[in-house]
Amino acid sequence: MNLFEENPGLEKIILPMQDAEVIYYPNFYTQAKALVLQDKIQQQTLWQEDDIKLFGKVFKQPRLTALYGDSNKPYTYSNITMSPNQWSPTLLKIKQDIEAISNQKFTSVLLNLYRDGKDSNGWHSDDEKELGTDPFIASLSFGGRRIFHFRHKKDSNQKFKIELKPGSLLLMGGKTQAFWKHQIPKTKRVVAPRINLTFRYIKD
Ligand SMILES: O=C(O)CCC(=O)C(=O)O
Repeated sequence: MNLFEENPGLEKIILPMQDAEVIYYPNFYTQAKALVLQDKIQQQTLWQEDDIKLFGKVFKQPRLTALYGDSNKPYTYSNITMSPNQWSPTLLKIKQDIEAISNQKFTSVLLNLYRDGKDSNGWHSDDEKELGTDPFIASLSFGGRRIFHFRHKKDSNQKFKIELKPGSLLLMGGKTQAFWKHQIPKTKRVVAPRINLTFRYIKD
């Protein structure tokens, strides 16, 4: 029995975006369950703080990250190559829950920890070559609420933003990565730490 069969009334919102297939489940996990999972993940994750190079200068990446997944699948983005840690039972169970609702398979999860409003994730698409054509990305959020922005790559008038609540799941499929960029901007609001998990399928 998967989560979706147990709870057929789970709220599902299809975002009205052109050239994209984006579905939002605001209550994929209950608030109580989300708190338990957030706590476990925060404690159990081997967080790393990588350097990034921008305009020839070296900066600390403005968030902590970690990669978990099938052991032979490294992942490279923004000139950072990450080797996966082995799936923990917690991450494996979450992966199975998301595979059941989305009907997709994942090999890997990239975790982000936004410690406060100064942490962020700049404009990008999840379109690295190891993800193949039209990758399917499942993004789960815990902790502080942050605003997720979309911007169409060809039509700058097309923008979309959504506040991602703890326990929520955002599914991005079809041409979403080909046509849209996304970001989590910095905020001056006081925000609690936020953990985000993006599940991906890395090809052999
Ligand atoms: O934190 C988020 O919601 C977005 C994460 C993201 O875009 C990424 O890891 O590529």
